[in-house]
Amino acid sequence: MKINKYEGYDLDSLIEEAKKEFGENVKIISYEEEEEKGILPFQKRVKYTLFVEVPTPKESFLELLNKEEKNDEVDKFLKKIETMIDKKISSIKISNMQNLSTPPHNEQSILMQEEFDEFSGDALELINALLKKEVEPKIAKILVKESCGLDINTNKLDLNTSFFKEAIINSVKKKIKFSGPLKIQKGGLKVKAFVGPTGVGKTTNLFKIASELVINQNLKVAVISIDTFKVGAIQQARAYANILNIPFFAITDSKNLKKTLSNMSGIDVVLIDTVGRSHYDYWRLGEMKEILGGGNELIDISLVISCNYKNSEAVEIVNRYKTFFSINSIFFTKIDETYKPGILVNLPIKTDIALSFVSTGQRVPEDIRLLNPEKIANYLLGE
Ligand SMILES: Nc1nc2c(ncn2[C@@H]2O[C@H](COP(=O)(O)OP(=O)(O)O)[C@@H](O)[C@H]2O)c(=O)[nH]1
Ligand SMILES: [Mg+2]
Repeated sequence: MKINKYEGYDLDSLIEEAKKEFGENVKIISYEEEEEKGILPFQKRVKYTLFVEVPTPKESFLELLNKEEKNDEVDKFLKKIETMIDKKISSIKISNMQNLSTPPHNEQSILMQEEFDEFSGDALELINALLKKEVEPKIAKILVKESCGLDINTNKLDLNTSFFKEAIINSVKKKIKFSGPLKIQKGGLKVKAFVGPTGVGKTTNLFKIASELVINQNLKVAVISIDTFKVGAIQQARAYANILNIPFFAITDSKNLKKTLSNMSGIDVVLIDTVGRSHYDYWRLGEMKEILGGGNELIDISLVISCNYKNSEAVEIVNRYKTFFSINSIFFTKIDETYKPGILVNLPIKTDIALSFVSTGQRVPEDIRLLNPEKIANYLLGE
């Protein structure tokens, strides 16, 4: 306890002074009086000494916390808060676990069991691996079933082989069509068009193909860019054509395509780049159809789709393009940007369209691969 001392000759004013300093309720401990003699013998006066208790300040919690030296009180207080928080967290955890593990979890596991009830052993394991790569459950079932036989012990389906890769290659061969390598004959004019949404990689990949044809197959290639907006979003294509030193044409209507194609003497293959439009933009797609249809009925049309698309989105795109064009193959791009390439099998099985190439990066011309069952198996198994 700390004590303050006040000295003076008027007790009341000493008390007032103490109250001023420590408030109305200041605690007076005691006072002493002492007679002081003046210079003359009759001159006397009383000197008072007042003792008051210095109240310990009531510091706010924050003030206590800010004190560098923590005292026991703070520690105790913090401990109490910690315990309260711990209790709260564990009660939340328990209630969350109950929420997750009771009805929905049970429902899901029953659903999963029922969905794949006919499979056992390795077949189930392979299905699981495919689901992890975002192969749709229905598609995983179709694929795995294709490489299964009936196990007489369990009366369930199991893989015919102990190698997942072999199983997938076998199933993909049976369920998915592949357009195979480009078959272009010298002297016969082949016309190949790339359609698809903006930014999927049509222009970049058209020039990968062009490079392969020009450099490795020694073919005469020309590129036509169709821009239905009638403004030049074609600089990139023109620049690539210049690098490859091949003829480049930009056209905006069907008459022009016919005319341009009929003037292609000495050219083995014409690659048509289209300026992507939203697949909801029926007007532009209609225009493009008219231009392509008006030029040559035998145009080989490749729909370019990014592996980044969600499965449902990709199916929607294919369906919309299908209403305008006769699509010969799907050209996948940006496989390097996904770890879950289930779309490689979901889309061809759902749409029954053959697969052609997959683009594996931005580099022209090297980042492109021909798709075949083995490639698909490698991608699906993450090899
Ligand atoms: N990461 C990656 N990027 C790609 C791939 N293919 C194309 N791109 C890039 O995607 C962007 C759009 O390509 P572009 O050919 O202009 O698309 P377009 O609008 O369909 O003609 C460009 O930056 C390309 O370099 C690919 O396979 N992987
Ligand atoms: Mg383009």
